[in-house]
Amino acid sequence: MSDCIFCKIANHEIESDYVYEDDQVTAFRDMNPLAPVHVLVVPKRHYANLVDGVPAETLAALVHGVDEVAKATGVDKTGFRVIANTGDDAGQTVHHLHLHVLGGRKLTDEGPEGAGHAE
Ligand code: DGP
Repeated sequence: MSDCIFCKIANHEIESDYVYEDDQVTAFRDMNPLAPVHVLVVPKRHYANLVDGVPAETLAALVHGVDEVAKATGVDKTGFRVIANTGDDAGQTVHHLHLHVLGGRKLTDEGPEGAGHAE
């Protein structure tokens, strides 16, 4: 989508702080981090959210991207949280599918990291 910020970051029209990339997904640091590690994993192709007809192959590529991000940031050893805000009630603000990978400290069930976005 031409006006989608995550399409532009995923395809390097706008540069970001990249953590991992392959032919299907891009991972970059969230500009408003809620934890020492806060990385977004996005498909290069545009889908509005997790239930926007995303092919199984793309879902698998996203999970592989999470695995690579966890290893690259070290949270594979300490634990991390994955969140996909989906729709208005979840507070989704960018309508390009993205998985938040949060870690680097003890995460609580309360607070903004519980929803993966700032209130
Ligand atoms: P949400 O849609 O609420 O799941 O979260 C979107 C996240 O994307 C939010 O934590 C801030 C982040 N974000 C929005 N625009 C940009 C951007 O241009 N660059 C980066 N690195 N992060 C962004």
